[in-house]
Amino acid sequence: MELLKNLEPGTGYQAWLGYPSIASDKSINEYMAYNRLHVTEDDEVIQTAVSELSRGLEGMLGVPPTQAVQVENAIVLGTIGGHPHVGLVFVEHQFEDIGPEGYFIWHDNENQSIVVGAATPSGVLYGTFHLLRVLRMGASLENLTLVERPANKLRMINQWDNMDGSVERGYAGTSIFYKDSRFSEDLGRVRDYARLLASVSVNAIVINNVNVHKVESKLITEFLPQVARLAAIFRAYAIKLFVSVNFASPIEIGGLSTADPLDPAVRQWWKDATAGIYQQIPDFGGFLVKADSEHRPGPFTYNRDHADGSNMLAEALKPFGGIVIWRCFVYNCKQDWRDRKTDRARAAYDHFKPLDGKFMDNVILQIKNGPIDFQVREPVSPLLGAMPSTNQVLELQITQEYTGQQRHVFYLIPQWKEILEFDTYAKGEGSTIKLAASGALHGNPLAGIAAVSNIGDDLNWTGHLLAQANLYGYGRLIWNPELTVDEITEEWIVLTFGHHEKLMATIKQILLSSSTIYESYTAPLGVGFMVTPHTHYGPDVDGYEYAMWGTYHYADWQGIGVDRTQATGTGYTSQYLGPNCERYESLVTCPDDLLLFFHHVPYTHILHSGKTVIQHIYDAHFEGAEQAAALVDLWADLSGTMEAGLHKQVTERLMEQAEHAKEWRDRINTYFYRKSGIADGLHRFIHL
Ligand code: GCV
Repeated sequence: MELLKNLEPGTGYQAWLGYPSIASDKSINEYMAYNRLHVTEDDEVIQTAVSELSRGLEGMLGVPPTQAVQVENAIVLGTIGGHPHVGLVFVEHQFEDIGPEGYFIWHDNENQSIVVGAATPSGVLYGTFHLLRVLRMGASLENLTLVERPANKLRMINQWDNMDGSVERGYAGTSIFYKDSRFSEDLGRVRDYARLLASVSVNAIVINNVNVHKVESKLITEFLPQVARLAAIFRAYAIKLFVSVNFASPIEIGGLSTADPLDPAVRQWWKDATAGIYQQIPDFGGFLVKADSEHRPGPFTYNRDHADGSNMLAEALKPFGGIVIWRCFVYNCKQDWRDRKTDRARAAYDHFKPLDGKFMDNVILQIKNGPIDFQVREPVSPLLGAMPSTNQVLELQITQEYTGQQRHVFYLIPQWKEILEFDTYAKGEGSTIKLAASGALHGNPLAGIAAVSNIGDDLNWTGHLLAQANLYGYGRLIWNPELTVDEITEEWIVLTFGHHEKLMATIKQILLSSSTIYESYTAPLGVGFMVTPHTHYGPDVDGYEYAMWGTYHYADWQGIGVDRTQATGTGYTSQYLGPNCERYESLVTCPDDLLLFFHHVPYTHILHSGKTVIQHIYDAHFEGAEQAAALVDLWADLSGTMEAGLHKQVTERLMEQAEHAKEWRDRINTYFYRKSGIADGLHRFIHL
């Protein structure tokens, strides 16, 4: 058995990038034959690859690699244009088009060498991390041929970090970037984060929260030197830096009386500010913007639309090759929905769809995966794929805001796979979200996936050790959405804990069952929320924070659910195309797990499962709480298979989850028993 040997044993700090010594003599002998590096380029990113490879080889083999003078018996790293041997191999072997960020890894039988080649240094870095994964997985190098290129051009992480050190919706300590309205001095932590991100191919980062307060508005002016320092750290890992900006900056920090996007003085202010950024950060990525949403300023104040707003920024960035990422999470949180026609779920599509084709080519719209807000279960946003002439990126949330806040285990990869495979029918059958996200569906030049990070300054990065799997899996999936859930899961388990049969089976079981378990004891059948207002943690059936107009789920003594049909409801189903529209509109075909998202039904409505809605609620909550308790036992059985510290961390979280799941069960079951007056068919005890 191979134990994880962290620099700080038992903390999880090295995450999936620990390089413990290899236990198998066979593998050691095989890998030792290549323990020399042949590199001819001194590019910064290639040097990052070299130091990572050296660190990995030394850790795994116990001896650092030497510098090779010849390519024989060595690992050869380089770009096609910069390393003559790599160029030769590429031409001779005609590896299929690897694009700017792809790579090939090839075992050269004749020279007994491994060649890692790419068109650019970033490709070399990704190839190097891949080679290290191969070694960590214990695979043989003989006849190795790997050719990879990313499916998504933009592979982004959004930090929701504030300069006071807090992280909005952060569940793993405070920010690694800021403290007390200053930049953190511990840049080592930032560098280690860049390393984690690059290892799974992330190539862009937004370093501050989309809710930009006055102090963070100054990131693009007063704090530029510090931002430039961060940009330099990320640059060495081939990651471009972006900043979230405040739409009202011309007023907040520019001394103007308006932020109207059509006002010449405002436009000039943004141009000057942008030019100032590029003076200090020549490869600056661009801006991320949240506007007209949850009290943030935006173009609506000036009767302008979101094309006006984003194009103004795009114009300022254009001469420098920068881009604007404009969020479609635009809705009026104060809207009065008592008419049962007004519907938050409709908002993004209603606001943006009519603007298709009106955005500059360096604007990308960032669209959350669902129409509401990262709920445990939501349908896929109908806006994704629906604007052929506009660049789009899909926004996911790795941080577990509504999915247990990294105190409960919730493995997100299966949910993301489902989203990526969803067929929008935007261009007929096969118009999947993964094609919309990559830009392939409509041929959009700028496209990709972004996600809200789940890390903080906790030593294990993510609070719950098992939540590291979500960050890892995110990166693997955005590089290659064709990877299966099993492949990603098994990889993460081996890289984090080493090879061990029982450990593999148990952790896999825990991860793969986790989302179903969590969903069972929280809000039922896709209805969403039911969480404590503002914190979004813990049960509160009527707790939706914008519920000044009554409960959003319309539960009364007869039934529950939001009628979003065209026939009798908000008409939201009309935003879907082809079979999706009919499937959700009809009670007969609407899937059970989204029933209450789309329909208002009596508690006695019979689901496809054969159960009534009310009995489903009781059963799911009793079973979910039991299953959460069973996770504690499953994990207990792994004691001795890993560092004690790692085992303890997870034990504590799982115990907390089991207790909390009981509270969820009781609060939800009690609520619905009282509302409906219908008793549990199995006569289980419901706390009153
Ligand atoms: C960053 C939800 C969250 C907010 C978040 C917002 C957003 O409303 O609760 O914390 O703000 O989404 O995505 O902008």
